[in-house]
Amino acid sequence: MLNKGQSEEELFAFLAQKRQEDLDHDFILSSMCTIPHSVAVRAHCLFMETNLGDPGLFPGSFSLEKLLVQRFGTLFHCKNAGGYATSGGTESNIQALRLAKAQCSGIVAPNVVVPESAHFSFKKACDMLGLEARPVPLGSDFRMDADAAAGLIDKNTICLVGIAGTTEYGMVDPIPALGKIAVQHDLFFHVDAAFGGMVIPFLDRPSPFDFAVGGVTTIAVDPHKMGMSTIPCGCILTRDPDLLNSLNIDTPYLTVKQEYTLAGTRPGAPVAGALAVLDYLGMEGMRAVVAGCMKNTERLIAGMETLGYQRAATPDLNVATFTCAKEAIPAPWRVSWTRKNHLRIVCMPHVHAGRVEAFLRAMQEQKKR
Ligand code: 0PR
Repeated sequence: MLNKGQSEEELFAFLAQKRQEDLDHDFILSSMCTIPHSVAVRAHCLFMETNLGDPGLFPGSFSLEKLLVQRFGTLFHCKNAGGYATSGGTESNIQALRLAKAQCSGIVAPNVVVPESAHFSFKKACDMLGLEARPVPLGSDFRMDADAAAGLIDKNTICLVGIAGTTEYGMVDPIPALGKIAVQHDLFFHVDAAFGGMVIPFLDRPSPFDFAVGGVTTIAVDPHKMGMSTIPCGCILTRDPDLLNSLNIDTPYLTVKQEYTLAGTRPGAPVAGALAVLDYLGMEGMRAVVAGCMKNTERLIAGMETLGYQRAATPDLNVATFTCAKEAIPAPWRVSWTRKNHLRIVCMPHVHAGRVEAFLRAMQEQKKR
C-alpha cells in the first residue's frame, strides 16, 4: 500500500486505463451476463451501501428482497413461495443441495442425481457437502434422459436435479417427467433455471419447468443473467415458504437472531436493480426482450448454416452451438467452446441483430483468407 495516497485524477486515470483493457461487449458472444438495463444501474446506485445481511438496519431494502421473491413466486406459479436473493446460480445451487441434505439427516453416504449437462457449481456443492454426484447421460437432443435418472436413484439419493436452460446447449430437461419420478421416490427435486428462469416464462410456447410441475421443490433463477440486473443477483425459490428455516443458525448480535443465507454481508443494490427491471419492463417488456433474443438466435443459426457451419443442437433457448474449427473465428470476437468442442454463442440482449450480422460478415471474410 502507498504511504501517501494518490490524487483522485491520477487514481482514476489508472482505473480508466484498466477498464479499457476489459473487452468491449460488442464482441462478447460467450457470456450469460449482459450490459445491465439502465433502470437496474439507477436503482443499484440508490441502494449502494445497503446490506441485506443485517436487514433490521435496512427495512426498505429488505422489503424489496421480499418483493423480488414474490414476483418470482408468482411468475413461477407459486404465489407463497419462500426464497431469498443469492449472489448467483452457484450460491443458489449450493443452498439447494444444503437444503436437500438437511431434510435427510440419517443417510451416511448421500448421493445426488445430476445431469451430465449440469453447471460446474454442482461439483463445488458436492465437494463442500460430501455428496456423491451421479451423472445422468443426455439423450441425442442434449436433454437429460429421465429413465436413466430413475435408474440411478437409490435409498441414499437425497436430491434429483434438472436444468431448465443448460449452460452449454440451451436445452430444457424434461421437468414434468422428472417431477413424477421425484414424487414417486419422495425426493427433493431442484430445478436449475439460473439462465432459463428469465427466458422460458416469456416464450410464446413455454415448456413446463416451474412450481406448476408437481414435485419441484426449489428453483434457482438469476436476474444477473437474462434479468439484465447488475451483478451479483441470483434468487433461490422454495415451494414451501418455511423450507429455508431448516438452515437457520443463530446470529446473536444482528438485528435478526437467525439466518439461513450462505453469505453474511449481502448487497441490496443488485436486488433493487433486479426488481427495477421486472417492474419497469413488466411481462410485455420481458416478452419483447426474449422474442428479440430468440429471433437473433434463429438468424445466427440460419446464417452460420449458410456459411457451412452446421448447428449442434436446435436449442430451446437463446444459446446457439455449431460444428466449427477454432481457427474459423476472427479476432476480436469472443466465443466459447463446449466440452464436446462445439462453438457456443449466447444471444444475450447486447448481441442484437446488428451484432449478429456483423459477426456473420466477419465469419464470411475469415473464410476467404
Ligand atoms: N447454473 C447455470 C445453468 C448456469 O449457466 C450458471 C452460470 C450457473 C448455474 C452459475 O451461476 P453463477 O456464475 O452466477 O454463479 N453460467 C455461466 C457459465 O458458466 C456463467 C457465466 C457468465 C460465465 C458470464 C461466463 C460469463 O462471461 O457459462
